[in-house]
Amino acid sequence: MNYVDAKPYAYPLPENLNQLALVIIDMQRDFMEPGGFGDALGNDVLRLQAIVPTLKDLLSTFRQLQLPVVHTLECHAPDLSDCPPSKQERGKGSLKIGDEGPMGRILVKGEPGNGIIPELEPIAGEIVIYKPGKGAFYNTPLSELLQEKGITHLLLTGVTTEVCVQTTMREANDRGYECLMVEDCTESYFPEFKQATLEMVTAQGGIVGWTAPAAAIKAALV
Ligand code: TIU
Repeated sequence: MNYVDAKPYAYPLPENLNQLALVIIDMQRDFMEPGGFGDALGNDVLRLQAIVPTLKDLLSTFRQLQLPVVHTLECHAPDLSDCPPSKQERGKGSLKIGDEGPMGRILVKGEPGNGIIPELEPIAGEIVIYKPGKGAFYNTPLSELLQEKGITHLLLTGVTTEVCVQTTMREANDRGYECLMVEDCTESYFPEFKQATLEMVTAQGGIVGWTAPAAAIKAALV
């Protein structure tokens, strides 16, 4: 068996690497660029850019090895029928979900701001999940798609660490997936929350899973 050098202990890779998926959470303009949802909530969005080169490199390793890739997008239907009023009201941002912003309607599917950043744009054959919640399993076909492909191991990346990435990792952990959060491929608007998340998922003997840097994963894969 092959292992990734990880915290709190070595992460066992599946015998068949096709059971391992790279999950890229919400690397969309809404969170990464000025004028989107993240900005409207008062965050310094440009600090998320730091992970893009490392994540792009890990994605290209997965593509070279022809291993499964999942992209997610946080978004809502244009009529907001899948957005609970509690979510729309939350945060008291300058622009709310559904409002017209500089990149189109905030967090609405198909709007320019809702697109994945060009560096990480999905290619044919990769799974794309449109999710109305913070977690990627809630109200999406993700479970069924992973089961269909026999995927058992997930590498979690993307933004933001303590919101959509951690929620998805916890949902996946409860569903029996072996989860590892990639330390330098996830970022938060709050560095201390990223650090706390990495520590809390690996605490108690890896109560939610593992963490490791992208280099450790690449070393185990290639
Ligand atoms: N605001 C924030 O940190 N995150 C979100 O609203 N969604 C995701 O994390 N994708």
